[in-house]
Amino acid sequence: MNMAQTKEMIGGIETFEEAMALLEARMDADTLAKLKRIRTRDAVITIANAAMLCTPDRIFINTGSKEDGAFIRREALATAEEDALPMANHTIHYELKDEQGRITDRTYYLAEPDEKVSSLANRIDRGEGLVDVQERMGGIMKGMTMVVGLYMRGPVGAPASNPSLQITSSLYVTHSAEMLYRNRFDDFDAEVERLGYFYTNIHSQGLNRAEDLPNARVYMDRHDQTTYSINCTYAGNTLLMKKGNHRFSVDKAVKNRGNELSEHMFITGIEGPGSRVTWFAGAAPSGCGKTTTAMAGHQFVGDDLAQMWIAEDGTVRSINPESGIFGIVEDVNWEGDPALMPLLREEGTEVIWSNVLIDEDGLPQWTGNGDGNPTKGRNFQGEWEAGMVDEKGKPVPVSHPNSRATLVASALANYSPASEDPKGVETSVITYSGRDADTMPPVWVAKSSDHGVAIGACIVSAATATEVGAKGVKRAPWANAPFIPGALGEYMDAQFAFWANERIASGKRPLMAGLNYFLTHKARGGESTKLLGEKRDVKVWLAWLERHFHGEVRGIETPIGILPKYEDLKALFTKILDKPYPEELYTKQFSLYVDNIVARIDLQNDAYGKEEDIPARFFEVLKEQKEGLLALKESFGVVVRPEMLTEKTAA
Ligand code: SPV
Ligand code: MN
Repeated sequence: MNMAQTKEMIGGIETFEEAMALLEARMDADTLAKLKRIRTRDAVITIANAAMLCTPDRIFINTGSKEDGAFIRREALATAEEDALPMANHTIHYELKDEQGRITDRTYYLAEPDEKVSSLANRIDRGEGLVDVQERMGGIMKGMTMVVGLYMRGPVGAPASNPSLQITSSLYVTHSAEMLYRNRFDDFDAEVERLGYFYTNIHSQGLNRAEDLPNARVYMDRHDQTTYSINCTYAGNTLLMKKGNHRFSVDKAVKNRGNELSEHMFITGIEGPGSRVTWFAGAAPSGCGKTTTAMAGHQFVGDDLAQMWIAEDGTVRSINPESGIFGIVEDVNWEGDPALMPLLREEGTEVIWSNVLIDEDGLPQWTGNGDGNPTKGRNFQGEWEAGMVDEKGKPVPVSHPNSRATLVASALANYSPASEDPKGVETSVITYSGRDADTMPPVWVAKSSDHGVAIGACIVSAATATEVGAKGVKRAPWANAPFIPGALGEYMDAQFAFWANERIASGKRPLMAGLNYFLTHKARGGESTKLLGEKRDVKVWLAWLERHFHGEVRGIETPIGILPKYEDLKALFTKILDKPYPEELYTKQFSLYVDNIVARIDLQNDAYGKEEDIPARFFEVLKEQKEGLLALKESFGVVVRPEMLTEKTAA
């Protein structure tokens, strides 16, 4: 097998002429006419190889037209991958009970022997892996339609957009792609020409039987920028324009070091005084409120992925490679998510639900929706009724914690048309957040870009539902670690290089900040494990950062960074949420619990100490912070209240 161009070898077809001959024999006249509009020869050869290997009964080319869209939606129902719900344009799709998230244990990089692969990821010898693809995918689409689509991950014309070819036998995956990505059949060739590459994704759910799940695989070939996905249906495993291609974009950013980044971040605009809009991009691990934060903004661009670059004018620009949201619905309710709920509960928006409970009235129900108590229905594990327990005697929840709703971003009331601007949005604030019950304050600003890089490196989270089998508390570097294909040290180096790049104009240099909405009463001397404050308080933290970027508020300088002053937050609580903000709550939220923070620094120091080639600068930043904290402890004790520092410094 030719190792350079393997995706074009999996079916043994090497030339464009052979490819056309095969496809002409297998396509009806309409499909062939569509195929002939594709001028990217490599794409045609890849399509022919997929057809040769997978042997579908039919090939359908999805040009993104209205008719093609209608066909896809019809077929998704006809194949029973989705069922229609009483509400117009709402459907439900179920994964197998044991495929409710990313199958990280069955996900591999195809790697050459001398190739470095992330210490967190699985690898398989590339040659062996490709043979396995041929074995597992041989004839896998028998009886099915192979659907081909040409997409853009990002606005046409943007420097950081990626062309992507998707080939799948799943109508659900295709339907999801239509909502989450930009079908740009007519622009694809010119974009491939402009950018010089395209990503490829080849998927089949096979027979989608529980007994085949152990044989499910996700393979990523970085050499060929191709993913193969076999015997699975969950979008994180199959719609590989999402996390599969994100990984290739992370590779691309690390290679183009200092000039671009590819992050697991939302993008949202916050309106400040005088109708100005300040753009934020923020990282958070799966299931840590990234969608909620994105929705808290006034101008929504994206809730999952961001691709950034430094423009000629010295601004940092961001685009969303996606055009829709695949959002977790657990705990989404009218109180916390007033912008999202009408789209989920009122007619007018197309929604693909996955793995929620459909009650006896055909209404989707999920844990924490605040809408009532369903007694019966079908959910991720089959028929469900209230009080049901599993084999281990554990209550079966109404919905799986990784249940999701897929919808187009433009349906959101706060959708920003800037989403389609190939120049991206000028990004001024970068946030990093995780799930941290007892250590870091709700918001703090890095003293410098190097300290900002360290905030990203030190994100922690509780393990969440999007990864099958994950448990406990874990480090979540930049919330991007599961998608960093290469060495963590290289990725970190690329972060330092980007954020310290002198091409970023002064005054345009983004503020970098930490966010944490998960501090509990218990961690601050109380009894309950309830959160200090409310979910919606995030709006205040974001507003404070917005004012800080524009130099309108100052803060209290500490070794970990700059903390807000009570008066500034109090004023914002009144203005934005019209609620009081007791000083006592402020003190709980913003006191430095020195031992906790030092323990966290030690944990990161030890863990990164075991990684290869971590830039020395990172350890210096940690050391500086630790020494500063220990000095504070000497003067003030283990709990350093903000007022102890106010008189000393004002940043
Ligand atoms: C995530 O888990 O971060 C997601 C969903 O956005 S998945 O498609 O599984 O990646
Ligand atoms: Mn994600």
